[in-house]
Amino acid sequence: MKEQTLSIVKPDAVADGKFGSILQAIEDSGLRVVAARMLQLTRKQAEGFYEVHQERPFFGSLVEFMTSGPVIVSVLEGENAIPTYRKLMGATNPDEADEGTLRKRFAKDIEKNAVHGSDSAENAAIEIAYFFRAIDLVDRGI
Ligand code: IDP
Ligand code: MG
Repeated sequence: MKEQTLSIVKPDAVADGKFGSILQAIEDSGLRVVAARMLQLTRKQAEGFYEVHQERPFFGSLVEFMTSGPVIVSVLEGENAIPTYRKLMGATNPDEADEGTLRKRFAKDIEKNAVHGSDSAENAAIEIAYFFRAIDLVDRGI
């Protein structure tokens, strides 16, 4: 099934100069970037994006981290894009991530873990609409 998912290259990976390597790995996996933008999240934007985690003990620190520098938000499209990208990302904690995954390669720790990817079709739709309008998405011919 052709799906779209939201990806974020987080501030740690952008600061390390790794966004090019990450977007390359995404395209090498067969997924296609159909929209992309660099921005620095405001506190309000980061809090809204991670609203589901607001009761978690790490919420304040996560918002601090996500606003600490620029990120690259992008929309990825492809066959089963949501699980395909989650697999490419690897486990939340890089110590538990499989070899070759983005988090194994680029994450610093369980918080500064290089990338975000939507976890369900419902959340992908919400997260894509958080950053992009329909007119921002291009046709890559897949
Ligand atoms: P996911 O990004 O793999 O879907 P979630 O559980 O949805 O993981 O958590 C969202 C983000 O919150 C993680 O990617 C990570 O940056 C941060 N996070 C998750 N668990 C912890 C934790 O135990 N300590 C600190 N930060 C965490
Ligand atoms: Mg999540």
